[in-house]
Amino acid sequence: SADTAEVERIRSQFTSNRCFQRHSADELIRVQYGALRKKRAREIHTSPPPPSAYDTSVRSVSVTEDPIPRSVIERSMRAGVEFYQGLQDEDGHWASDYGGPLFLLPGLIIALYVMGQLDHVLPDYVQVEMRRYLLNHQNEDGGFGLHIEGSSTMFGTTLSYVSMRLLGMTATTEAVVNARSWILSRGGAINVPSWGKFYLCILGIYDWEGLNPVPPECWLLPYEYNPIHPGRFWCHCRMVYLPMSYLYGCRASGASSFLTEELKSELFVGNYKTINWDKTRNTCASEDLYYSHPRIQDALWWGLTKVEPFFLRWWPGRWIRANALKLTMNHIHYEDENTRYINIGPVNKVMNMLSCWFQDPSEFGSWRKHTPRVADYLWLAEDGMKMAGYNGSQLWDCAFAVQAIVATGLHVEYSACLRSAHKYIRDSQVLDDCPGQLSRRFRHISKGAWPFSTRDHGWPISDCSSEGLKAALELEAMGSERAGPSVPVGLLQECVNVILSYQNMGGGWATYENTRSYEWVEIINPAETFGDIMIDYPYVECSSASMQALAKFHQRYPTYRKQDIKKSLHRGRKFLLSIQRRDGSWYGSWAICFTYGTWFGIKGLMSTGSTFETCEALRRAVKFLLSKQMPCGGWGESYLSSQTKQYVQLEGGVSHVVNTAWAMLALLASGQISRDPLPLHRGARSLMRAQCSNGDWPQQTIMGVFNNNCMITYANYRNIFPLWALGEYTNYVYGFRPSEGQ
Ligand code: LAN
Repeated sequence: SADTAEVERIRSQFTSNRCFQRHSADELIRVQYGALRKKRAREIHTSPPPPSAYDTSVRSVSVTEDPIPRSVIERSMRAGVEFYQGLQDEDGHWASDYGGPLFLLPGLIIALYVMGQLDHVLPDYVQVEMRRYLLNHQNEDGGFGLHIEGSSTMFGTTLSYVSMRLLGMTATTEAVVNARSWILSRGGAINVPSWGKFYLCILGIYDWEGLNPVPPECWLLPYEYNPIHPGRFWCHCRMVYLPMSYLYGCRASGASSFLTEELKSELFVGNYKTINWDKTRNTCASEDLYYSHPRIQDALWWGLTKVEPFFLRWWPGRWIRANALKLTMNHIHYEDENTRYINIGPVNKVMNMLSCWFQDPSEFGSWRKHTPRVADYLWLAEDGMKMAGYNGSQLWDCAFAVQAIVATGLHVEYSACLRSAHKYIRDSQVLDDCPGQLSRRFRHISKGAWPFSTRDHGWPISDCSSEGLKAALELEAMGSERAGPSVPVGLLQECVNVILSYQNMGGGWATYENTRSYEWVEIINPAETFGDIMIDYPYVECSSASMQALAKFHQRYPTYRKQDIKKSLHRGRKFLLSIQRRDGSWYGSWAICFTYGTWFGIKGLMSTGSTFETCEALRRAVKFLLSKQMPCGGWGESYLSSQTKQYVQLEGGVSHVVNTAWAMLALLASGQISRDPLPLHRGARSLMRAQCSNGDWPQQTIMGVFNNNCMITYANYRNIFPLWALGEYTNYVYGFRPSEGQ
């Protein structure tokens, strides 16, 4: 009966949601309830938002320049929290869409096709939704972008084309025809960038000779004093290179089929049999070229392609290759087991699963443990079924949501919601380091850290640990009668140890690990579509979050590692100053873009005790943000900022609620209210004007990014940050809230 109730609940949700009227509710229930985790599908990017709650009620206020009356702003915040707490999952987090990149789903489809598992792992009703997703994101010119908002690329188009065909669409379907002519008019699939070539090799429709070498032998090289050992790469680059090198090392391609033969004739210009594959190793469509290989890289790959056949001709070479493959498979199993088969990200998830299948395709092979965890990456929204960029952003969003709700001052009223979030925060903290000798596995310590998503995933991250710690401290301060049991002090201390251990020599913090090699290693970045992927660089976001967390912890527990924290903050401050740009801004690497980076920059400096009056860098940062406020009172930044590394306003001069909230949070923290409150009154009004009548905020343009060039959706941000900004605004206007670390 619990099941019936759950089905009823989902059914009522679908039938009351006008976005789903096109599809049968039963079909969607099967998808959501049957095979997949229960998640709430949310409107994303395609449907118009409900009307604003404030069109009439606030307009009269918005022409004045006074502070917004407390009762009006409280009504907005209450509506916002009320709506948002309704989306909270039973386990305390807020599930949400984490799609955006368009190359992830094709990777999964190709892998499952090669494994002969497509129809088992993705039943019909899932495939329907996947086709819908692909069709929804086809551009007008017939192509597909690297991500849902991007203009067409060969990478996106070729992989989506293959996916449509593998999902059963015929070559004569209009969408397929259009995609094909996009590809052929740009020279065909030989111009797909290297990652695309790799997937096509796996499918058996591209020759391995046309792919630059990915030698597994690199794993056998000594680690010490070797700046290009894969163990020194950024963990995402390393964990993708690992199965790639295994699959390349055994030239693992799927069996030829009628469909793959058809694809060979559809995707290439001219006769497939006469293609000179060696000549295609470095070909890449201009639409895809974000980071072009330096000549020295091309020379290196050329050299390797000449050496490899000789190397493998005789016994010692073959013996070394066999050992390299054994070692890479051993590392693959280690990663599988220590992420409970989720894997660090969507790319290595698919490639590890494939590697396991190629190693042992029988019933007893470890690929069988992979398939149940494919669903962790799937997400259904009204644009269809997508593969998400991670197994979710659970902890990250939950930690921000807690801080936002506490800032609204409504935390007593909504203590049940916060108790539940608190439980999620306790339940997702990583309690152990990985087993065995960490250095042999190139792993950082993780005991006490927080991950981005779930404890099962388990990879620790500097700023996720920091935001987790900040939220845990906020909840602890509420008292356990209201907020439930706190994270034990010992575990908070472990978290501080991890955060301190993450600090680099240069004073900054990177993402999952310390920076282990030099920037020049970027010379061998083979992925034309991604920038800055080779090493784990120090970032303003990770550094500032770590500093804020250390400062907040120090305020609460002043004796624990007092000197270390003091020194660390001092070094962190120097680092932040060193990467500030001349115009006062910071480049944000993980969301868009300068507004995000500058929010972190300002909060980081403030955590070391700097004030507007005493710190020139802060004054410049504030000036930068103020200069970007738009006539409507909001801020709005385009994803092109991340690509071009120059501030780009959103098209049409519209503002974005998330950018507006970040800018306001930064200005509020800097004490702007006491200098000139007007920009903040105007910012707050713009947030309230944008709020929907149900308390939600509209889903606007995409706000997340990685590797400078690929965008990713953070659907929870539109609820969290406006609430947080309005909360802080009220605190500063109507009562003083001392900023952290002071
Ligand atoms: C993420 C998501 C979270 C993000 C923050 C914690 C927000 C950030 O502050 C640090 C970097 C981190 C952890 C991050 C790094 C890159 C990720 C893992 C992603 C953007 C999610 C997806 C992306 C991953 C690389 C996507 C897979 C694609 C490849 C090119 C391998």
